[in-house]
Amino acid sequence: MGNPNVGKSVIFGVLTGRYTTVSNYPGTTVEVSRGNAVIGGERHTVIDTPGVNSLVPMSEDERVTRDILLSERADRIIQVADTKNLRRALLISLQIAEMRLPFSLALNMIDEARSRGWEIDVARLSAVLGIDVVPTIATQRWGTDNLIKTVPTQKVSSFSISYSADIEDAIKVIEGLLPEMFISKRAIAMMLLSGDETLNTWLYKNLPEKAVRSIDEVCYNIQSRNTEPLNYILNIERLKIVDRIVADVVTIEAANDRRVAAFIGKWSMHPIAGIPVLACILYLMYAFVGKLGAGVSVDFLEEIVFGEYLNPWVTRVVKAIIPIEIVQELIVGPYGLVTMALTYAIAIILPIVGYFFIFFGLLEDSGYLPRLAIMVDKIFKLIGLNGKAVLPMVLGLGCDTMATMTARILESKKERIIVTLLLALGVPCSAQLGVILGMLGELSFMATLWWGSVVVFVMLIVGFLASKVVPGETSDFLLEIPPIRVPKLSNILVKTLMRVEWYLKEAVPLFILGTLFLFIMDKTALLGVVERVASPIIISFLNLPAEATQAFIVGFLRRDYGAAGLFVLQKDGLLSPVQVVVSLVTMTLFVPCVANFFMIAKERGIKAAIWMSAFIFPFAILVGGVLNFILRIFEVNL
Ligand SMILES: Nc1nc2c(ncn2[C@@H]2O[C@H](COP(=O)(O)OP(=O)(O)OP(=O)(O)O)[C@@H](O)[C@H]2O)c(=O)[nH]1
Ligand SMILES: [Mg+2]
Repeated sequence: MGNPNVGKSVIFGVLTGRYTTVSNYPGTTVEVSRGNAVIGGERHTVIDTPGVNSLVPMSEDERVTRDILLSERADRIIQVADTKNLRRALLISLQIAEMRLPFSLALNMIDEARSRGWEIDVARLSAVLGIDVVPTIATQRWGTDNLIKTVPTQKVSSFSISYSADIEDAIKVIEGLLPEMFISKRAIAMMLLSGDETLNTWLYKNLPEKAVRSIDEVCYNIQSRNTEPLNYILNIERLKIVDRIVADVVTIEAANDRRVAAFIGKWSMHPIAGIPVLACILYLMYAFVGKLGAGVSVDFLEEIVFGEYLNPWVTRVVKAIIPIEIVQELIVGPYGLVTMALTYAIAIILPIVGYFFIFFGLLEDSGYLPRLAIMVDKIFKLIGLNGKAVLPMVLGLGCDTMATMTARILESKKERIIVTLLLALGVPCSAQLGVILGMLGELSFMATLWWGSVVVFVMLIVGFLASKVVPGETSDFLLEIPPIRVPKLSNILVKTLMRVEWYLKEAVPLFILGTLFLFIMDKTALLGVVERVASPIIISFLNLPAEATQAFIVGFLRRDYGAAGLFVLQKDGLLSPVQVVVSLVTMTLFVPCVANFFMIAKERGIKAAIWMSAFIFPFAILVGGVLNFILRIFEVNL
């Protein structure tokens, strides 16, 4: 365990040989990962936890970590520290010491601390804390063997802080009311004094009601005698001690060999100077994913590999060995599993997501994303969020389902709801975005601008209204800014492969399901009925060809599948530029995909998932229709 973005997942990988996502921004890990490792001849289960800044949790992901300490007997803890942020790390070390749990401390990223001229007296730090302290560079596996060696002989830190007399008295009273636990009663008492409400359910489960009430009383009494929140007072005490330790063990010599990276880093955060940086990145993404991925690679795979070789060949084989016509059509017909489902999934979407994942991995590992968060903080404030919400929103460009889970790093419920809604509404996932960029690439730049501005505008309006309607408050904006780093190619490679594998597992079955659905509808003539029923909307209101209905039907399963349907229509010359933009805006805003729906239900509750979808579906069509009206009335040339 340790602070966010300090290298915990890298060390987890070294210990277990299992890869969990590693990126250069805080909040990469929001769920625990487990793996096995043999340490000192003994088999251990290793748990990678979300980063915490305190063991009195502020956000859901922090709570996950605290709850592990509370409910699972952790025999050993490796605390991973970012050495150049030793102060923040020690704040947690002191809390682990208070819990009386055995641990050792990895002074990770020592390379970066040294390049900033930091010298750490490791032996002294180890003596002060009374535990093993090991310098490491996890990404190079430097020092990790030494770290692992400390695990079998870990000690409980002898370090202890005494607080003011009235706080100590309150701690004693509460300790007397608590049952035996894996972690010290003193630590729990201090969490309770800090006003940690997330402990309430635990309290009621483990204590008689009378005891809970007495504890409440003690907390209330001591808080009423202090003007500042007790959590703050306790932390100030801890920080005083931490500062003393840091002054004692760290010497800083002037050194700076990272001036260029630091300069770019600063620049990209500025609310105005950051705009050209962002524009550059967006352009690069457009060129890489839209042109190279959705253009060149898809053309090659779809037209040549599948179009000229694979599909004709499979068709011949199927026709030769299967005499039944309906089965032939099921495989290679217009709604065939090979000619439609696999062609869409492998020839259109796969190259796009592949390119996107590579680009996105580079972006994640460079350390740009937290800077983007700072840059747009002010705009996000307008919609009831702060810059921290940029992380899940940008991750939504990879996959809305995963991003919905990352909303856990946000501190208030209100923020989590707004982000979840906006993700479901308007953030296109990688596959969809790639198809969209590919389609817009065929039109003028104005078309891209229209599409982008309408989607962003709609999200701002909905976000703004939601921030007024959804009760609750927004939280303060605190985010660590990691240094700009040159991404490690091996990490990008592993991460991309992992994501592609995940895509294939998740998307292909749904593509097959959707195609099967269309096939059956087509054979039972239901498709024609649906097209007729939907025609007032599709044909009259949105002014699209009847064939677009199919794209929207499969769009219910996955929006990228829907977009791929539009892509094919455009290629067949069935969509005018205005129709492309209208259909793309509608599809971007269209219902969340099935997987995302279930994730919303899991994270925010089934009611929220239904409400959100019920709002989004008609709303998307409304926006599409209005846009169609505007573009036509003003005869906009795209
Ligand atoms: N220079 C340097 N970079 C490192 C070191 N260890 C990890 N990193 C980088 O630091 C970043 C964060 O690593 P992760 O393992 O994802 O960090 P984490 O602690 O799991 O982060 P969260 O899950 O977000 O809390 C990645 O970009 C790593 O490549 C190190 O020793 N030196
Ligand atoms: Mg992690």
